[in-house]
Amino acid sequence: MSQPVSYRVVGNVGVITIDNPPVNAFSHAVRTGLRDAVETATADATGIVLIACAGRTFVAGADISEFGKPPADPWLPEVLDLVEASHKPVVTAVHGTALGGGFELVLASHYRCAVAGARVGLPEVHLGLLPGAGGTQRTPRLAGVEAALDLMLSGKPIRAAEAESLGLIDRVFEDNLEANALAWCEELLAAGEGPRKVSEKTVPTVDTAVFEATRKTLAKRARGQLAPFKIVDCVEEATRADFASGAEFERERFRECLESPQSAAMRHLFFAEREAAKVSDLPKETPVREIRSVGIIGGGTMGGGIAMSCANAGLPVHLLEVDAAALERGFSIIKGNYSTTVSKGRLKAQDAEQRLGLIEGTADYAALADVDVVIEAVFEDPELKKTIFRKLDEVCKPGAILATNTSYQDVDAIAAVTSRPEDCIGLHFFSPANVMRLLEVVRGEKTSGEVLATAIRFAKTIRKVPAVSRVCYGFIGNRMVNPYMREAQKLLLEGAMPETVDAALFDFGMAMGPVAVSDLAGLDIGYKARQALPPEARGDETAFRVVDTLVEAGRLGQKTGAGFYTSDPATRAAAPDPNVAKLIVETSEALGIERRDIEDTEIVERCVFSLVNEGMKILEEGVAQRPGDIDIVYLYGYGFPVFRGGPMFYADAVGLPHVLERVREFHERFNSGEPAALLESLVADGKRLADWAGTDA
Ligand code: T1G
Ligand code: NAD
Repeated sequence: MSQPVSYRVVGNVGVITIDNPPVNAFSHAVRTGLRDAVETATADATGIVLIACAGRTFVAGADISEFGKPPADPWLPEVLDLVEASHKPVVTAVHGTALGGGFELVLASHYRCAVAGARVGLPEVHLGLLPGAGGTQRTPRLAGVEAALDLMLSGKPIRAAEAESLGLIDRVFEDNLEANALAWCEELLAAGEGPRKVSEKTVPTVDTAVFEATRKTLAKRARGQLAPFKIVDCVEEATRADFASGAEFERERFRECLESPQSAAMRHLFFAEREAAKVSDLPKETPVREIRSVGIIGGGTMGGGIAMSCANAGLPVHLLEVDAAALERGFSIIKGNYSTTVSKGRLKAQDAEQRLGLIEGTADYAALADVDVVIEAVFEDPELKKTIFRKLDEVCKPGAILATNTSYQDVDAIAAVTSRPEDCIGLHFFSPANVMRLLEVVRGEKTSGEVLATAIRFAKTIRKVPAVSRVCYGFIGNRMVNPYMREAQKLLLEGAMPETVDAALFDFGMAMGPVAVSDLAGLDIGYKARQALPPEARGDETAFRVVDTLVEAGRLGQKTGAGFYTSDPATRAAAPDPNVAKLIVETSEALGIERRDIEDTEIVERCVFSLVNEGMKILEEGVAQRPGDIDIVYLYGYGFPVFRGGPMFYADAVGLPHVLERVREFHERFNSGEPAALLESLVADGKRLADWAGTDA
């Protein structure tokens, strides 16, 4: 087996090459290989050492799959200290992305170069970790405290040119990285340049108030997370301690993060997101069709956002509406969204102009004759959607993909009205579609492998995170949210108030509580969806008695300024409404429900465990392939707290026996739903969900 680290001499330069596909992660073998190569290079006759990587990228960090396993020496900090301690100058040459431990290697070297377009970053915070190999101590020494905090707290990589302007990279070459890096090495040697240790630099002075100010911002932005605050502690320590003590402080904080359940949850999500794009019965070599143009039917809330997502990815869009007035309305939403983004400085005006220019309005189906994919986003009326699919079947070219953005409807029934159900699929975006990253890819009974593979590739092209669902009512996300919302409504009737239910789930980490979410989405959405169901499928309707009363009174939520809460039209701030509190108490009395004090723990468990229980049924039925897919749906579509890993991972973390015991209790006491068979069998077998091998096992 070839070694992941090789060494050769070029002229007077000792060249160390790391080659560990796919992303040169700092596995145990790479750490060992690098240590040995540095020892060789510093002992031979060469004058300078160059470290570079083969393949598509520089080291993209520690090997995340090794975390949680017994640690193996050498530890990365030791290897990087060896690099920095070299008596010969060490140069690193970056291409692709130097991330995490990979960028810490760059910081530990004495001279740093990169090819234009390369990016460097410290994304550890997205894994519930912090840069644990000197990054929190060396970055502020080179770039100052604010830039260092921004790099580590955003976790966003920056381009080589920006890194150069921050002093993190010394040279950026247009191309021919290796040749230019070797020439630069010879130049440094000729100039008699020696080692330059970042650890010997001091952190530029800064107003220490920045640390408290940052912690205050994080209290909102990273609510419930550990790692961001420990990053601030480490950078603050760098301003008052020498490198060795600061590095020791960092190692302690790193260990605390690594051993925390939060990091285990966020590492789970890292791999779950990549797994979610894979379909177990779809061969890797399945052909994928080119998507060069998009048609969208319906320019309302969703159609407009979907058009922006496509234009943002450089795809031309034909947006079809019933008439010019409706088109005007659609474009005013789109223009409004772009100008808001420009006003917040997140997009240049000319880029917004260019993207808007990619969206063409029409009321004529002929404009869709040549597009590669059409996404229907008209009213949630199955008959209207079928009418449109019949029309698309007539006008669209062979090979065009016909997709529906329906939230609940039967994708197979819609596809069946066409002569090409194999080219039909569900593409379920989330509102606002130009912001929300989740895309539920709903494969119909007849959807071909090629169309499914193309849809997943399309999701990545428009920078969405795909999760594949089979057809069922509400697919993965909305099907699970029904029992979650039902429990929230039942808790109101039993004694809680909207603000207490929402506060409990908010403190649990949800981006927003269930009652506030229903006000945001519009109380009529759920009302219409329930009304559209056959009576036998509606379940216990009393649970929704209060919300139905509000809808029938025209209180539809934020869009009417009042729902469960009254909302300030300017700030959208929601305030409890004593009239609603009165309605809730009267409805309890009318239903003969005796109100009681309800603990936050019960509120959280009834809502979250009902999600989990429905998730178990979805896995049993094969609607979702794996528990991680459900976690990705809830992370990117429903604001489930990232540091809890998603509802299914969370269930394993709290222990399935406890979940089962509570689900059983809630069903006996509140008719909250029978425990799922999968939950029962896993507990009976003493297994965790993570050990479950799926329906086709
Ligand atoms: N460890 C293990 N596997 C990794 C990996 C890593 N660091 N990065 C990627 N992979 C796998 C990934 O699972 C996938 O596998 C394949 O590589 C391609 O990845 C001490 C503690 C580099 C920008 O957080 O952001 O350093 O699915 O599909 O879209 O301070 O991968 O094919 O089987 O994502 O082109 C910090 C993580 C680690 C960067 C490429 N580093 N990686 O994106 O490909 S912690 C990170 C990425 C650390 C130190 C600390 C991206 C990428 P498979 P991909 P991509
Ligand atoms: P919307 O009412 O905001 O927009 C629907 C648009 O479709 C309107 O502009 C209307 O003029 C247009 N339309 C109606 N009939 C048409 C026809 N025959 N030809 C062309 N255009 C026509 O609705 P929305 O919220 O954007 O929802 C659209 C679809 O997306 C629905 O199926 C809904 O379930 C689904 N969806 C909605 C959300 C959400 O949060 N709003 C989220 C995901 C999916």
